[in-house]
Amino acid sequence: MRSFLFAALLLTASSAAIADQHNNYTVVIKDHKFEPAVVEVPAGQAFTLLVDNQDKTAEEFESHELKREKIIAGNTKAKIKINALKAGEYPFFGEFNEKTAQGKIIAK
Ligand SMILES: [Cu+2]
Repeated sequence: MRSFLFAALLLTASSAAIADQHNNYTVVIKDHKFEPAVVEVPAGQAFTLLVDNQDKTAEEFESHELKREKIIAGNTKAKIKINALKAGEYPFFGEFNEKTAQGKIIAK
C-alpha cells in the first residue's frame, strides 16, 4: 500500500511542469511527444512556455484555444508568451506529429 501511494505521488509530482523564478514553464519535445504533457499554471497570471525540441526534426507547436502557432526547428528551443488565462483547460499539439504530440495547459 505504502509503495503504491509513493508511486502515485511520484507520478503526480513528475507529470506537471513547474515554473522557474521567471514564470517560465519548460516542456520538452522528445520522440514526437511533449514531456510533461500537462502544464499547470495559476489562472490570471501571464507566463512563458519554453518549448525545448530535442528531436532532430522540426515540430509545429499549435493551440487554437491559446491562439498560438510556432514552428520549432529540430534541436532548438522556442519561447511562447501566454497572456493571463481564465481557469480552464487549453489543449496544444504538435501539428507535424499530431497522433503522439498532445498536451494541455490547465489554469487553476
Ligand atoms: Cu499549423
